Amino acid sequence: MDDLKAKYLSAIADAGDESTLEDLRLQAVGKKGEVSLKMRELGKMTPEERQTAGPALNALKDEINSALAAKKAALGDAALDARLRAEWLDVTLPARGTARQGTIHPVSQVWEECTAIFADMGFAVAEGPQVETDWYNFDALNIPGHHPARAEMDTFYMHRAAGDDRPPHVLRTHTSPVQIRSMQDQGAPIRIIAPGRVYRADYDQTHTPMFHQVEGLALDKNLSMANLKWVLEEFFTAYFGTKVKTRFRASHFPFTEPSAEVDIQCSWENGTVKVGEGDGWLEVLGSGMVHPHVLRAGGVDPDKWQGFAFGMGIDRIAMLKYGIPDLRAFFDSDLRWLRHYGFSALQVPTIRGGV
Ligand code: 2U9
Repeated sequence: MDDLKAKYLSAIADAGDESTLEDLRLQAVGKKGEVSLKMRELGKMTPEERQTAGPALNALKDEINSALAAKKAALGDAALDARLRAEWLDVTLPARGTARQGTIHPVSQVWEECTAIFADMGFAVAEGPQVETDWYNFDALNIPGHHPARAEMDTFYMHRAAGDDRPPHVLRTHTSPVQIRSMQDQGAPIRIIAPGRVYRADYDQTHTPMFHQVEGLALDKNLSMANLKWVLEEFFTAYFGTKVKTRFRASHFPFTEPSAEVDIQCSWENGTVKVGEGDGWLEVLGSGMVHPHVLRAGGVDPDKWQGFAFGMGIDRIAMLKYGIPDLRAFFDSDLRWLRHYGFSALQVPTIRGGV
């Protein structure tokens, strides 16, 4: 038995892989293994002989099995170490230069700047559907059926199959329907801005079929044009980062009465616009006191509540602030343009940070 032990323990120690180990296991303690055959001879021995041979054989079998298990584990660890050495990755290597940094589109940047500035004046952001019924887009805004804005030359109508008797649906031409829906949902008082995509059947250097607007609505017991003027001057001063004077010019919109177009003071030096100085004026938005019919459409009693509204083009004030010449380029997805006029995602507009 000592010879068997020495033979197998040294063979196991020298085994180079698991299949050799498996062969050794079968040769030693498998059904026809040398140790197993010895176990069978126990039956022919005298009780005295069996008393010593039995435990000795069991001890030998256990010793061989534990040597096999230990060697198997050792081979497994060695294999793993070999893989770890061969397949390691240096995570401290600098990233490959190929993945370029993206940029935030000027419209997204200005959208966030507007949101931050109006939030600082207590305006919440309201959103709504881009496909609207013609009631929400026109009638609720006191825009009558024959009004030119409703013509197909200005408005995109969704196609309706014959027999489809749902009301006409349009791509909204302004975000005003959002404000109607907000009035219906929460009533007055209310203070919201509605930024979003709007669509008009137009295309030239200063008009694109889709563009972005931010409208504002504030209703309370006795808001006046003075409050509107203050809110707008505060906005433009924060937005342009300098004191901006405004000029209100009487105007007319179906949804506001009185109405005013608002200019901001600017100067033209060699073709570029500088805001907040000079004796020039630039129209940037429309505004007015909300028309009673529109309040009623929103479910608000015009004898109890009044307030102002305004609307401006996000793309347009982006062009003004960041000196971007052509509106159409906003939508070309030209990487050279996006990289030139785009913003870093780290430039999050905050009032403290001076948008
Ligand atoms: C409700 C009531 C009144 C929003 C207003 C304007 C005047 C205006 C244009 C400016 C340039 C749209 O982006 S633009 O083409 N807008 O002139 N918008 S008052 O008045 C509202 C809105 C909602 C319930």
